[in-house]
Amino acid sequence: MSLLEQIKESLMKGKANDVKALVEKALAEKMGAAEILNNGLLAGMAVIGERFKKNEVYVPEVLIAARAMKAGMEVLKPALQAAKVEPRGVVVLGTVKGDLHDIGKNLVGMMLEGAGFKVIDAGINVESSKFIELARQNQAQLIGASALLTTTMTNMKEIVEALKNSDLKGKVRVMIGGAPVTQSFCDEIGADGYAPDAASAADLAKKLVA
Ligand code: B1M
Repeated sequence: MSLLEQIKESLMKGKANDVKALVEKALAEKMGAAEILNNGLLAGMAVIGERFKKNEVYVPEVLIAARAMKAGMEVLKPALQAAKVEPRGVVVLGTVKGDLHDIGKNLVGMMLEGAGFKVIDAGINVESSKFIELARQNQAQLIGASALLTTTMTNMKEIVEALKNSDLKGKVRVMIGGAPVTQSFCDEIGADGYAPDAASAADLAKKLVA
């Protein structure tokens, strides 16, 4: 098995220490940082994402794969910066005002990072104005809003409206998700996209920034 395949397989199994050691080995062998990222780490995370969508793996497996991804990224980061590998895009991600649920939001963040995005985590109970402010500060292309309560999902409309009335209108897109959120709600409030799960959120983000 090639070194890149070993990185991919170890990431999928969630073996953080192995991933770290294999990335170190690849760098020592003068393999390119972008190649290690795309064909090792991201390739493994993409498979985990697909399996998660099909219910072939569950939240714990995704979390341990994401932890392995993080371990590999820590080793790779200086080489990526030196090689000037740009992120696919910047996403400001948060749970809407009044809502404290963050397990799903964090999973979405991991999948987005796994797909090559830079994620600005706005946290929980985030005011609409804060999403906009962070998007401006970080020159983000996307705002991702999560809600788990029927009483807080309505705050997503506030984000869409606040964006429309700001100088970022047309420059930043909004994607939404969370257990009570649906495509028809997304259409109703005029958000740019809805994803039912974390892996689909990464796919959607790729489409929205393309
Ligand atoms: Co809360 N809670 N909770 N809770 N809680 C629910 C959501 C609830 C359905 C439970 C129930 O009654 N059956 C219910 C909501 C009812 C409703 O509105 N219809 C509920 C309630 C009522 C409450 C409180 C009001 C309870 C109370 O105090 N009386 C309170 C509210 C606090 C607040 O937010 N203001 C509350 C509190 C809590 C805890 C703090 C105890 C805890 C949260 C801990 C935390 O997040 N750190 C909690 C939990 C854990 C849950 C349940 C059990 C699990 C949620 C979860 O993490 N799921 C939940 C019941 C349930 O959903 N079965 C429940 C796992 C997670 C991976 O899934 O978040 O759906 P999920 O994310 C998925 C997708 O939705 C999607 O991708 C993720 C991965 O595939 N996704 C996105 C999520 N965000 C996305 C964003 C995207 C795209 C996709 O784009 C940006």
